[in-house]
Amino acid sequence: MIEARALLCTTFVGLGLSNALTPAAHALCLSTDTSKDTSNVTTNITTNAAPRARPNIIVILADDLGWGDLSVQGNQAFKTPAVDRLATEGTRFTQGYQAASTCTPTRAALLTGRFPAELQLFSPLVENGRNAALGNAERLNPDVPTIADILQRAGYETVHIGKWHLTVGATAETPLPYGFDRARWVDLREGERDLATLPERPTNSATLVDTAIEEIDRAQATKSPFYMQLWLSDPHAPVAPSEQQRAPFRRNVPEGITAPDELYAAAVTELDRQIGRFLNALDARKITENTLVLFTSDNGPATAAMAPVRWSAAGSAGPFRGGKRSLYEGGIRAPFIARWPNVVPAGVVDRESVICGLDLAPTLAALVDGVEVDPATRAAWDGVDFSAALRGANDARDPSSKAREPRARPLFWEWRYPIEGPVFWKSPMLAVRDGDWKYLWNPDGSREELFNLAADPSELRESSAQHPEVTARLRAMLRAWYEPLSKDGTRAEAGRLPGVP
Ligand SMILES: [Ca+2]
Repeated sequence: MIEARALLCTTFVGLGLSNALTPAAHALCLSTDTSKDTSNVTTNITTNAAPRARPNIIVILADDLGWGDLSVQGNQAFKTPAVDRLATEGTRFTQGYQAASTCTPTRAALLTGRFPAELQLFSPLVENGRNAALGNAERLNPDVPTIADILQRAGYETVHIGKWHLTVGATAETPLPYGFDRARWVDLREGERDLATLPERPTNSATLVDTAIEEIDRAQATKSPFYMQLWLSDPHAPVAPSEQQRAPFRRNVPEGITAPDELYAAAVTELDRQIGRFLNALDARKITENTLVLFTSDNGPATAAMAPVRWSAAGSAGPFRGGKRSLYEGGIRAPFIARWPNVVPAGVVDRESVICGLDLAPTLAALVDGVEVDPATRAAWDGVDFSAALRGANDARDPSSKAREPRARPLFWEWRYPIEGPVFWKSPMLAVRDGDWKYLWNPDGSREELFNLAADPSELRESSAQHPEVTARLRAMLRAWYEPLSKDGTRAEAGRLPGVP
């Protein structure tokens, strides 16, 4: 039987027919190791039979891009036509989140579908042996199944490009044990080059996009659908755009003076231009129709209060309070746009669905035909499947979808260190969102705040006293989540407001 399965799968995949397999046949293939056999059989048989269920998947992740940095989300300072194009051709979710307010924990959740605090990843990993002092594990536990593992097993070519930040002392090989067939520019290094250095910054996004296009051509030659993470590093500070990139934004700055917002505008404009080039490359290869593109950012904008990045940190969280590291909305709410022509409704703004990067694994596993997830992995997921929302369940233009589907599970966040930035950014150290309510709390009881995000998305009207029952319920929920977590690395200043000197 094993041999028969292997033969069936090898034959289908070898003929370039993997896209045409029925779910049952896929399931059969998945139980062998041969579903990725890509022997060099050339054929004229096309894969039009059922392409919808096996889309290519591209996750474009910007680094520290604020919710308010997109012109489609109200930015007046500069334009982002390429990302806006994704919104025009797909659905823009205004209530998209990440599972954390900084890089490493957010990325761990994107890959695993689990709360990063439960994986003992609380803050960005550092390479100088200070992870234990911060309470962090040294790396994302490679035994925890990732969405790349799952899609790889389902016959996808899996590729990581760019910033990674889930292991320490990264080498070009590090993402491979996490379910990737290929990894390029891991943590921005390849060979002797380091794209994080200032001389590389002006062309950093261009280089990553060049690589992504190259990798798409390579993946396409295998005849398998692909899963690609294009984890860019713009506009993480410090950015260093070229004179030419800066020129359009110099108009308000006297000669010889440099303004952070001028540098930032130039960097995001270049990021957007490169995303546009990437989308055009998908068009030129005629794979736009069968490709799900997700665009998001890993956390809110950095603060100019941090000296090393002060000269170029100028992102905007739009209407939201807070930024990177803060658990107010500006730190955790992210741009979230999905495009998959004829499946994800085009030109829709979904203001109802509360979705999170944490949901990526359950959602992609549900969207793709032929994916098998073992029950233990499924049970461990903290995220929910939002594939119905991707298909337009909360499209307000469709009268049949008016019934609002509340998010099935709450979202939890924690940040156990000080928060740099304006006092207005300094949130308590834990937060939960359930329905429209958001509750923030210090576990020693020193602060608690309740906001109704539907009425008060900017978190300006603290209302715990007016809603004692909601407050008590959310406090109990948050305490139960927090209790089993490691407390290592927690700083005394966590969740505190500064005192009067
Ligand atoms: Ca980041």
